[in-house]
Amino acid sequence: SLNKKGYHYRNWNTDDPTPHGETYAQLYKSIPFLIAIKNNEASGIFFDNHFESHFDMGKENSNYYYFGAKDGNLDYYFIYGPEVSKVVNEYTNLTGKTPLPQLWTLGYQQCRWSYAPEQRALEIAKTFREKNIPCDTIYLDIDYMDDFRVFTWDNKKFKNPKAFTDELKSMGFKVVTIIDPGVKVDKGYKIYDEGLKNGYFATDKDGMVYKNTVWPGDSVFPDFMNSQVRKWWGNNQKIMFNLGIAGIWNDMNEPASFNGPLPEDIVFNNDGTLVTHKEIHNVYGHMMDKATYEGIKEATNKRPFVVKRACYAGTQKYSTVWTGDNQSTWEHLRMSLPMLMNIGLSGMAFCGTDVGGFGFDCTGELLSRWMQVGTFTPLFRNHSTIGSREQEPWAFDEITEEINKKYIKLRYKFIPYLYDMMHKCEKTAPIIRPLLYNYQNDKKTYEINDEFMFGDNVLVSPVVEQGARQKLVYLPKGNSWIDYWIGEEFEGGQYIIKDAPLDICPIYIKTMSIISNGEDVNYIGEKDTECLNLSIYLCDKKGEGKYIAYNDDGESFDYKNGRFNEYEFIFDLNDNLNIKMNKNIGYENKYKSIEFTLHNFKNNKKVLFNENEVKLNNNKFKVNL
Ligand code: MIG
Repeated sequence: SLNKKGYHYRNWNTDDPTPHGETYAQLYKSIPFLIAIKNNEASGIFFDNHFESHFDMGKENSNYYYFGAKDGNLDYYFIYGPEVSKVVNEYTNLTGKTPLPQLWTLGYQQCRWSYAPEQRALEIAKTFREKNIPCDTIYLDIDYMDDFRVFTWDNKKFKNPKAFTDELKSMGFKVVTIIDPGVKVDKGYKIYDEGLKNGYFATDKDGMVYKNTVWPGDSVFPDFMNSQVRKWWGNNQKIMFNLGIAGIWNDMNEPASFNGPLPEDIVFNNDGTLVTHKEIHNVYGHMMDKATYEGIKEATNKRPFVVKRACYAGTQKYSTVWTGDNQSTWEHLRMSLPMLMNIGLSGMAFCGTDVGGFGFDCTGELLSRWMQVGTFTPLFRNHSTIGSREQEPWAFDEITEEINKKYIKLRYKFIPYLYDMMHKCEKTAPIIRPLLYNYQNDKKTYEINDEFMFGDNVLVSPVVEQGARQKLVYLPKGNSWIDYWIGEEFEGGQYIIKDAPLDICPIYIKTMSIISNGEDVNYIGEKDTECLNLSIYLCDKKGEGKYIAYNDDGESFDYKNGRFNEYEFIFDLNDNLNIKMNKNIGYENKYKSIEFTLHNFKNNKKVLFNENEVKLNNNKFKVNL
């Protein structure tokens, strides 16, 4: 939950496959960062210590909180707000921002353990196109590998990986492959031999290479503390990218092991300083992610897409996190919301959960409700475990398929807005936020676990109860809100009961704001977008607003050198609606026109665009640029 008062947490990255509940004191990620609000003033403490650390928020004694670690330095940062948003911004100034991702990574992603052999993956991809359900990405889980040897392919299941990724590419799909840190002990296997020869694997205290069991059987663990090892691991990414792979999914990097946990005294070489597992456990995954990110960046010169499970403070620099193995239960859908909001407050803007739930069997109703949440999480990936009930959008009945399709399409409609927010958050903020992040003056928002903000302008209040067809929605105080589905305006600072049949997820747009809309496409990049399509949400009274629409090539780092366009809109509603635009053009693919759609526009006021009156047609108008 958002409010941690009375709880005690242990920071030790842990892969525990039993279904997590509120009794879990440790998870896959360890981020020793606490935000407190007292008398409406927020402050934060970041305890930069990656030994096992503990945060006790008044469990021992309600008169105090404490934090501490098993070893290491008492290095901590006290960050004063008084706004929560400022605390988060300062925390990410210290630990790093979430970089702008490639545009396609914001599309819908389909995963399962496992889409293998290749015919199965192709069949899934074709079904998306036949059914006209948008999808950008297909994942390959561990079964594409040759007996779980990392950086290899099982050529019986995938005869020609390059031809396979090419075929998917021609249909508009990207392929992302999983990888684990554990390297199979196997003389003659290139990765093992190279690592062994160069001393790239962690050892026991006597200097013997340490072995444990993971998927490949007896395995050894790359020493990601060593920059040579990171370089080597990074270079190996080329093996995958030369075969047309577009992103990497780093799993099991807590590190997880089947034959008991790694002992505390396993030795790693931090570029000349020997360190133990006890010290580096919580950054093992982080360093693997760094190696992966840097390797992909070098191999492709594009913004790397790395999805990962274990994290420490700052892992957001290497981009995307998912919450690990959840279950297809309503409880886990409910819990995913405060988990995502907490991840957001921890500076990780590009996050998501396994939509539909990983373990156990999903139902059509649960998948429909989970998709409605997934539509508004930056990483939108449906994933399920081996042997569980199939969970693709069409795997249940026609009604479920229709609802899934409706929401996946809705997601694509919101992608330009999401991309604008991701661009903004590269400098400042998370995407998924608790309401208190934007509405700190409204105390009623502090304990809301079942609603969230999707960027600055969208409030999502999903249904997370089986059978529920109505939702109690709290609209924060500070502005009014427009019901996305019926267009009606509601004052902030009130609870309302929203009818929410299975195909309705309650969504509210902040008045005096803009949403940038995407086209109806099967995948990102299918059509050239020449017209910027903006919805302006107005209010009954007077008001003003501002929005920046952003675009660039959607994949390279050139935007860092000015190759991007920004269209800034400043508008106010008074006797007239007055919209002004400023452009900052640095990217050759400019928009040729802008279409505005006015929502909640009343009283036949005049509309001025850059001082000139425009004619409305059905509350729309278009300007050529
Ligand atoms: O021991 O690769 O969290 O997403 O499907 C399980 C198989 C290993 C755990 C990941 C999950 C993935 C699974 N992996």
